[in-house]
Amino acid sequence: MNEDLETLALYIAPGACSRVTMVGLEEAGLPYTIRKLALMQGDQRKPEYLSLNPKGKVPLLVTPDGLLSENVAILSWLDAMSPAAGLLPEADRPFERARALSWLAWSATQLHSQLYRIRMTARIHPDAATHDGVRHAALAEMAQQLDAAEQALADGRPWLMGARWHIGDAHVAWVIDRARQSGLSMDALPRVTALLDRQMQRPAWQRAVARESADA
Ligand SMILES: N[C@@H](CCC(=O)N[C@@H](CS)C(=O)NCC(=O)O)C(=O)O
Repeated sequence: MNEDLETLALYIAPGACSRVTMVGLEEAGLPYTIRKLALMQGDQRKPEYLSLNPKGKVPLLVTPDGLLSENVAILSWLDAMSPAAGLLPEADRPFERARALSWLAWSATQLHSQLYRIRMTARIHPDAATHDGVRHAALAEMAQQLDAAEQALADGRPWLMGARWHIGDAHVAWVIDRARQSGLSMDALPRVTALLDRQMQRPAWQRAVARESADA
């Protein structure tokens, strides 16, 4: 842990992708406070939050150097602050590190954007008659994409990179947890299901979930 780091503040919403940022902070053992937004009540669109993050999204991390949004950026920064935590492979293994970032970026862009279509369908098209079709197509695309993760977990590999966990595993776990709550069939994804179970066993994940519901 980087002893020079002041306590960080993280804007989150329970159940949102800020869960992955919290897991990163917990894995790194960095002290942080959380500030909760109620997304369904529109806290993210209020002027006071937009003045901090004009994107109107969580997570947003308050660091000693300034504000940082976007999970991939925040998690890369946390890894740089706490390299021993193993959020990403070591800097002296640049190709392994890039491959781990590739999984993380894939989950944060490709998978998350399908999840958005599945869960926030009314924002994709105002006509409710289109919603089932949009959701169905996004679920099919998500299942097809997740086959890449299913293949990466062949031969008993516990994590996407093999024997070692990295923060991309947590992001994929968060996406599939939300997607299966919204109708994604896990029948053809037994190894991905096992990855989610494994991720949920990690104490850092459990602490993050507990803090989402406990902290003010
Ligand atoms: N690309 C961003 C995505 C952030 C994002 O979409 N956050 C969602 C929660 S999972 C959000 O704040 N949604 C509020 C809204 O869309 O109004 C990241 O990876 O950090």
